[in-house]
Amino acid sequence: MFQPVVDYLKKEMTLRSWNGPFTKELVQRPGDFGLGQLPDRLKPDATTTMICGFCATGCGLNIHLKNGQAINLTATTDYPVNLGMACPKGWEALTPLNAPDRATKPLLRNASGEMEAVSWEVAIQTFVTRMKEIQKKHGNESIAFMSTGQIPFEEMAFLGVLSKFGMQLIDGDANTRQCMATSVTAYKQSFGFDAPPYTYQDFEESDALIFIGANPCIAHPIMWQRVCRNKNNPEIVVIDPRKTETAVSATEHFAIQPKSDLVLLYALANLLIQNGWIKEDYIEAHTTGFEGFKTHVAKFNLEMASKATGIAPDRILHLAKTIHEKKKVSFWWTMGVNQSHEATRTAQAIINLALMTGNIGRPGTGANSITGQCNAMGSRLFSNTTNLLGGHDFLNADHRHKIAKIMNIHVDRIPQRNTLAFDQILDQIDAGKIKALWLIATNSAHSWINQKRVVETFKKLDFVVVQDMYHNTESAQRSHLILPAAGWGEKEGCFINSERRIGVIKNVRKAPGEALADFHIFRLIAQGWGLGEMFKSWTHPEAAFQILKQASAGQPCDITGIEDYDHIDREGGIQWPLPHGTKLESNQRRLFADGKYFTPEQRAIFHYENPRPMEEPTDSTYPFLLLTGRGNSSQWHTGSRTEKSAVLRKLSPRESYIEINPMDALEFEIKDQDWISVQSRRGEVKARAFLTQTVQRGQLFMPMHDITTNQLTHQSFDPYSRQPSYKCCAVRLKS
Ligand SMILES: Nc1nc2c(c(=O)[nH]1)N[C@H]1C(S)=C(S)[C@@H](COP(=O)(O)OP(=O)(O)OC[C@H]3O[C@@H](n4cnc5c(=O)[nH]c(N)nc54)[C@H](O)[C@@H]3O)O[C@H]1N2
Ligand SMILES: Nc1nc2c(c(=O)[nH]1)N[C@H]1C(S)=C(S)[C@@H](COP(=O)(O)OP(=O)(O)OC[C@H]3O[C@@H](n4cnc5c(=O)[nH]c(N)nc54)[C@H](O)[C@@H]3O)O[C@H]1N2
Ligand code: SF4
Ligand SMILES: [Mo]
Repeated sequence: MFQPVVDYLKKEMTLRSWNGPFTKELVQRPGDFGLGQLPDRLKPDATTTMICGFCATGCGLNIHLKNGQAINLTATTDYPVNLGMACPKGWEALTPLNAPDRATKPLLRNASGEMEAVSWEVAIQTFVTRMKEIQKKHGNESIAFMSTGQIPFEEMAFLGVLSKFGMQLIDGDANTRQCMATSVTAYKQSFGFDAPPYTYQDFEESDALIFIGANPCIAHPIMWQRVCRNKNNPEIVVIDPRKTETAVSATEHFAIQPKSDLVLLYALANLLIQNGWIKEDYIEAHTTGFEGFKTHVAKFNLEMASKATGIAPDRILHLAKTIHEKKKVSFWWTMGVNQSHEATRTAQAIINLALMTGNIGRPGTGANSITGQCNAMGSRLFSNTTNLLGGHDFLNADHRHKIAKIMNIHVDRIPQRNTLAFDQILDQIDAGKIKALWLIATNSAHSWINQKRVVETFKKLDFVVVQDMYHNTESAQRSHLILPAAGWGEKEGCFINSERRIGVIKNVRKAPGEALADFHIFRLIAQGWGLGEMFKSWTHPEAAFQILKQASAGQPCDITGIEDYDHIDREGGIQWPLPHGTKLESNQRRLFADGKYFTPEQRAIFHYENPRPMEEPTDSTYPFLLLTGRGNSSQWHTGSRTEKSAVLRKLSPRESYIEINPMDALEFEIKDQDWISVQSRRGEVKARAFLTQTVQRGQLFMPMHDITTNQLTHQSFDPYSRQPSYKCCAVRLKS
C-alpha cells in the first residue's frame, strides 16, 4: 500500500466506497470528486444552467435534474451567448457520459503488455515512483506533459502548478498549441497581451463582417446564428479557398489560393493607404510602426495580389472599398489563418487592417480571433503552460516573485524558461532526452500533425500516462497507465469562452466507477508526491478559483471583482476584466474603447514581414493540395465523445471521405463514392471520393475527425507560434 495516498483517501474520501451508491451524504459534501454532487445551492430536482463543454462559443444549457442527477437538457433562453439556441453537440452533451468505453478504473500495463485494472493507490504509487525514478536518473527535463483547452481552468492551473512548481518539470505544453498559439502570439506582440477584443453583440452590430479562414456555420453554429440576427443587412465576406457552408451564405466569397492570405491582406492595406482610406488620427494617437508598415506594403499591388490569390483585381479593389465605406467593420479569423506556415504575420495583417481603419474598440468592429475549444481562453491565461499563471511571463523575475508569493512557495520553484512547444517535446523524445509523457484531455496520437511520426516517437518513451474519460482513445492505447477522469457534467469549474466570458460548469452526474474529476486526480498525485502541504488550500475548484483571482490581479485579465461561482451564474457569465471594486456595467463588453493597448507605450504595434513559400507545395509527383478541417457540426475532433451519440453519428458521414472537384475527378477517372487511395510523402490512406464544387481544382479536403487524415499531413510550423500548419500538404490520388 502506498501510505500517503491511503492516508489521504481515508481522510478525504471516507464517505465513498468506490463502487458505492450515490448517497445523500455525498451530495452535501463540500468539494468535488466527480461524484455527481450538486453545489449546496441546488435542489436535487431543480434545473440549473451550465456552459456547454464542446466549442468555445460557450452556450448556456439548462440541465434538468432528478434526484440530483441530470436527466435531460435544453438551451438556455436568457443566456447572453446563445439566446435559447444550441447546436446538435450541445443538445447531445449528456449522452457521451453514458458510453460503455468510459474509463472506470485506473489501468496499468502488466508484464505481458496488457492493460490491467488496478486500485487508485497502485495507480498513484506507480505514477509517482516511475516519474521520480526517471527524474532522478535523467533530470527535470526528462518528463513532459501535454494539457488541454477542454477542462475547467481550475484543473488546468492545478496541473500547471503541481507539475511545474511542485514536481519541478519545465516542459508542459497544451493542445491549444494546435489551435490558438498563433492568435496568442499575434495579440501579445501587437496589443501587449493575449486579448481578443470583442463581444458577441458585435456579430449583430457590424455592417460588414469579414471571415478569414473560418467556417462558423459548421464550427461555431451559434455564433453564426448571431450573425443571422444582424439587422443592418451587412456585407458578409468569406475568404476561404473552399466554398464552405459559410461562404455559400455570405454576400461575397473570395475563393483564394491556399496560403495567399498574407499577400491579399498586404495588398488591401496598400490600397487603403493609396486611396487615403485610413484613419490617420487613430494611427497617430494609438499605434506605432505604421510608417514602416506603409513602406513594407507599398510593393503589394493589385496585380501581384490577383496573381497570388486567383481573385480578379476589381474584386480586391471592391473589398478595399467595402472596408472603407462601411462604418462598423469586424474581422474574424480561425484555423485557416492560425494553422499556416506564416500564421502569426497573417493574423497580424488582419489586426493591422482593423487598426489603420479605426475598426477596433467600437461596437461592431474588431480584429477578432475566434477560439476553438470550450476553455481555450482559460488555458491561455491560467494553465501555467505557455505563460505563467494569469498571463504572466516565466522570463520576468518580478512576475515570478509575484506568483511565488501568491502560491506561498519559494521563487526558485518557478521555472525560468518557457516550455518547449509540443513539436520540440517530440524532438526531445526522439533525441532520448525526454523519457516520460503525461497526456491530459487530449488525443495527440490522432490529432497531431504527421501522425505516424507521433506514434513512432511515443514508442521511444519509458512511461506514457494518459488521463482521459475513455480508456480506448488512440493515445490511451499507447500508454502504460490510464487515469480515469470524470468529464464535463461530472465536476465543477469554469470555462472562458471566445468573447472572454467566464461561465461555470457543474457536477450534475455521478462519474462512472472510480473515475475522478481531474482536480482530484491532481490532488492524489500531489499527496503521493509529498506535496500535500503545498496544495492544502486547493481543496476544491472554487477554492482554486479564489487563488487564481489573486494571480490575475493587476493584469489585463484581472478578475478580482468576481465574487464566486454564484456571482458568475447570477450575471449570465462575466467577461474579463472585472477588477476588484468595479461595477459590472454591461454583460456585453469589448476591449480598447479608450484606444489604450497593453504595451509599455499603450500603443498597438504594426508587425509585418515578407511572405514565404509554403514548405510542401504541389509538384508533378504530388499534384494536389490537401486541406483539412471540420467536416460537420456533429463531429468533435477525434470523436472520443461525439462518436458515442447515436444521434450525432446519424448526422455525420460514417466512412472516410475526400472532397474532390468534379473536373479533377473526370480527369483522373474517379466516380462519386469510389474508394480511392490518397498518398502523401508520409503515407497512404483510403477514402471515398465525394465529388463537389466546393473545392477548387487541384485542391482536396478531408475532415480532421477521420483517424487517417493526419497520416498524410506534413509537419511544418509557424516560426513564432510553433502552431502546426495542418491546412496544406501535397498529395496524389490513385483510383
Ligand atoms: N463541429 C465542430 N465544431 C468545432 C470543432 C470540431 O471539431 N467540430 N472544433 C473546434 C475547434 S478546437 C476549433 S479550433 C474550431 C475551428 O474552426 P474553423 O477554423 O472555422 O474550422 P476549420 O474547418 O478547421 O478551418 C476553417 C477554414 O479554413 C479554410 N482554410 C484552409 N486553408 C486556408 C487558407 O490558406 N486561407 C484561408 N483563408 N482559409 C483556409 C478551410 O477551408 C476551412 O473552411 O472549431 C471548433 N468547433
Ligand atoms: N488535420 C488536422 N488536424 C487537426 C486540426 C485540423 O484542422 N486538421 N485541428 C487541430 C485543433 S484546432 C485542435 S483543437 C486539436 C484537437 O485535438 P485533441 O485535443 O487531441 O482532440 P479531442 O478529440 O478533443 O481530444 C480531447 C480528449 O480529452 C478527453 N476528455 C474530454 N473531457 C475530458 C475531461 O474532462 N478530462 C479528461 N482527463 N479528459 C477529457 C476526450 O475523451 C478526448 O480523448 O486537433 C488538431 N488537429
Ligand atoms: S455552438 Fe458550441 S457551445 Fe454552443 S451548443 Fe454547439 S458545441 Fe455547444
Ligand atoms: Mo482547436
